[in-house]
Amino acid sequence: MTQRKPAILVARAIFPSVIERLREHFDVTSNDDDAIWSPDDLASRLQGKAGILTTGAERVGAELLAACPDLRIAANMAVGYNNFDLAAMTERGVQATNTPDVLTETTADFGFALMMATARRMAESEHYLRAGLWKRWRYDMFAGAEVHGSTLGILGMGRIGQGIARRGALGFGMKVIYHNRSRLDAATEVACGATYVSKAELLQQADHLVLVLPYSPSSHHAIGAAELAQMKPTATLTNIARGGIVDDAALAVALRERRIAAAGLDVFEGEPQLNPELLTVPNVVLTPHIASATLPTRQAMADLAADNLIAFLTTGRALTPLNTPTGR
Ligand code: 8YV
Repeated sequence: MTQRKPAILVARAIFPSVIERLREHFDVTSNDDDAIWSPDDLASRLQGKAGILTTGAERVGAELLAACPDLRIAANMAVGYNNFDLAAMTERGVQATNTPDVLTETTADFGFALMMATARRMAESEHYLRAGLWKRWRYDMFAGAEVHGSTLGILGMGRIGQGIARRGALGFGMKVIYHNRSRLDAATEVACGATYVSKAELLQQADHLVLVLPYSPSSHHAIGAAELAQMKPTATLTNIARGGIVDDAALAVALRERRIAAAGLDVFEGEPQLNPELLTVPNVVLTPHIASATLPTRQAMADLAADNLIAFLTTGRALTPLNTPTGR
């Protein structure tokens, strides 16, 4: 007698090849139209499913878990997992996984690129050119901030932060300072050329501040009006971490009043909506949460999320677990 395959739900459209691979192991309900389901919709589609492949957008919290007692694993196709209530998942015996490592270098590339685009005013000057305003050269036209040799500040020094530090220190001769919940060991500090400082020192000394910390209630508005006020008026701020870490309304005011020089933002409070003020200030580079978006990296993220589902539901052991479920 053939055993019935476990049923799983893939919450958003992903690579068809990954869906095919999942079908070898599971009875798969996919979302090929890439519809955005309400929490109620998600709960009803998840009935009888043992696993779900989520992106960073679907909330897996106490309510969903209570409504979906058959769920055993949620595999996030993202390294960030602030859409998961890990404590509730652990208590309910549900495995949580994410996709670390496979996106580190790609995301660090993007963070560095966004910082450079911000410092060198690439978006603002491109808009000027597209608008037909470029009539002649001028000595100070779109003069930006120096990148090489300047001070790079990094808030949140996990794998991606370290990748950005290496790029700055080794590639651009930058002085790299960082602040993190816990200090790195000495060998890692040397390897990424970074010096630990307090948050206040980081804010005050950085020419370019890049945010790479995870979102949690304790990092909500880690950069607000008070922190922006401590930064140099010539400094730039780049956020590739999560919306909500920056108080976007306070940032829009600081940019308009030139209390800092410019910002580069890939993530926003309430995205894909964004604070309308940010669309009206010129000194900001805006991108739609694409820091990990290269096809090879997105493929690797989808593969790892799928492999977590396969490994956990066939052997009981996930590849990149976030918790040790106790509740079953
Ligand atoms: C994801 C991200 O693309 O990995 C993360 O934490 O922010 C991005 O790489 C996004 O969360 C959608 O899953």
